[in-house]
Amino acid sequence: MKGTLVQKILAGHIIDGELSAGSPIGIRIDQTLTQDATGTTAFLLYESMSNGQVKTDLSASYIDHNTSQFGPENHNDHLYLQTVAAKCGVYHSRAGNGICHQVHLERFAKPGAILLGSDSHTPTAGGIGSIAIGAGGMDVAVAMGGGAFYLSCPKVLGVKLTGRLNDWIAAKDVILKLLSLLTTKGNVGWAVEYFGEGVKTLTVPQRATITNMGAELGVTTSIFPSDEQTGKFLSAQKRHSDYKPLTADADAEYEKIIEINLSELEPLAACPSSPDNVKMVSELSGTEVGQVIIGSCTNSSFTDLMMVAGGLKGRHVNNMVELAIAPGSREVLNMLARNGALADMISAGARILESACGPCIGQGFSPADDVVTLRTFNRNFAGRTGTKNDKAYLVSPETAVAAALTGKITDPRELGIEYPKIELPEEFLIDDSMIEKPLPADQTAKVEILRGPTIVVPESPQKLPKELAGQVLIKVGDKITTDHIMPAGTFLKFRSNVPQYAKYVFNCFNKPDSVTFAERSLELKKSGIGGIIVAGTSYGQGSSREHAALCPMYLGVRVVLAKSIERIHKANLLNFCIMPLEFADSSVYEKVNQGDELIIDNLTEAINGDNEIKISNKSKSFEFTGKLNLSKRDRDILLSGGLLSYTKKTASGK
Ligand code: MIC
Ligand code: SF4
Repeated sequence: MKGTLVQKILAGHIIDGELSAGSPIGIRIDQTLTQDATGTTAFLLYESMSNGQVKTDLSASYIDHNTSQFGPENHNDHLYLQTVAAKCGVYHSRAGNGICHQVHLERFAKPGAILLGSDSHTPTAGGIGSIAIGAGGMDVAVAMGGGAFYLSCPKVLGVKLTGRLNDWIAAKDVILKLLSLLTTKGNVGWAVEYFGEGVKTLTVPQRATITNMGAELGVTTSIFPSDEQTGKFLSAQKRHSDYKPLTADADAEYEKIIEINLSELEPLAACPSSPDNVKMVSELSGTEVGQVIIGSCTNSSFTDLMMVAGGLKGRHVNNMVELAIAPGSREVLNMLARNGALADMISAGARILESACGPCIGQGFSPADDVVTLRTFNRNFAGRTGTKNDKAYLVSPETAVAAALTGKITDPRELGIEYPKIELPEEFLIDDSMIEKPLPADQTAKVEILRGPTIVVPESPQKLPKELAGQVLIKVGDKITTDHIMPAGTFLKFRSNVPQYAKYVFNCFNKPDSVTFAERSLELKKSGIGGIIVAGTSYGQGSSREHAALCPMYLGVRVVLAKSIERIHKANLLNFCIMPLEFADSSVYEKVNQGDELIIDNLTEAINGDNEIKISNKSKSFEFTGKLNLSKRDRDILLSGGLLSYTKKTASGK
């Protein structure tokens, strides 16, 4: 990875370890980002470690996920986050100001900076040349306190872009193409770096669509160089002083190179129910569509929505299609309102939603049974729309408009209308009045942090026992996402109340009128037996939500034993003292079942020892080996009882 952009930026930030692919490194974090669904826990954890000002160059807290406000929970969270931000020196972007990634890209992200965010789509800022990494809230809390962020130094995959996108082909098609090649599993430990002649044909918002959805590959981050396009975007945001050109060295050595010719791309769609289930739109054409939603942090920029407005202008949505549009930020919405594009959308029959995550995280707009929904989002995991057995397709705004007008999946090139080509504006409409600036340090003492009754401080993890007698609580298959583990949608409002939210762990596997996973787990916990989750490959795909570790921890889960575990989720398990084990021989997965009693003797020695751990299946009388692929620091975290105890211990020098 010599001379890659990733390496150059990491080299300027490394404070522990060596820059060699696969080795553990600690890096200095310049900026952090939190959002309300992960932020409440992150700030509660931050408060338990520090009561002072954040030590980053900039930390920003966004309200964008939980804005439906059914019941007092959401607003209680907003007020807590607003006041804790004021207390701790954090920028606070209020509800209605937009989706964290879109707003951060517009107002704060910088080329060459390292951003850590408690949301898996934080790599959106890679579109401007930041190294931007998604992590659990606890890791972000540590970074806000000035602590290093630890990760495995990534291998760098170079994606060489050549050619130029044709009309009606979008940045979304670039990342869908890459997802079709690399899939959503097996990419842990990689970073994706874009280079080549094609790069300069893409604007920052287009680049951001691509790096945003790099999260679906499961890679650590994705990045574009910072060049004239970056300078143009920053000038239009009146932030030209943040611009600096950055590229890989001419002799950069990539671990692997994939070439994509932009001129040869076709409109693509990710079919139900995985972002890597990619087909050509032309293969799907004619499929009836009942709902189209345009928005999310992937595709809700000003240029995307101007193209949408251009396609809709003077036309009307098909009468069997419900069309909803959620602009990514207040800046975007305001500009559309002032230049008349919003009126074109409204006249065409679009339902306009506020600038927030909304339907992307199951906050309304669930499709009817059996109705095909086309979304410009980044995830279509089963049930994420809020409808069981949903049929959600991920497409570009271009393909979305075509379906909204025709009522069928349609190759937008077949629409027979002129492509509304949109240039990046020379100036965006800047209005930061919904972003509250940090107070000067001498004024923070008078701030009272508001803590509504629905905000419950999460329980701390218990240390692991010396010997673990456990029972398999559930056995699940491959590609289990954090949405399967910890559903969002209508349950999202319980994020700041772990005992309440934990009732819905693995809710999608609960059968009506039978004992739930949570009930089973709490029973086992009472008897002092450790809960074990057994899973296939790529366990914990998707979001950064640490509740997928925190709530199982609350229910007494002590071990996850899987064929493989995704990066962010593995870190979250460690942070909450759940042992992340992988099968040394993946065929043993077949022989372990729900209800089996598993014993690990000498657990402390095993964690301190090498990578292999002997596990005995008492119910089936056989022994097998689990792998504990962890660094020395990770092991210390486990032995300390999780990251919070570890951080307190290391800070006090004990
Ligand atoms: C998502 O897109 O799944 C989310 C909701 O933004 C999550 C964060 C969360 O669960 O709060 C993510 O991507 O990390
Ligand atoms: Fe919000 Fe959806 Fe983006 Fe997650 S993926 S941050 S829910 S818009």
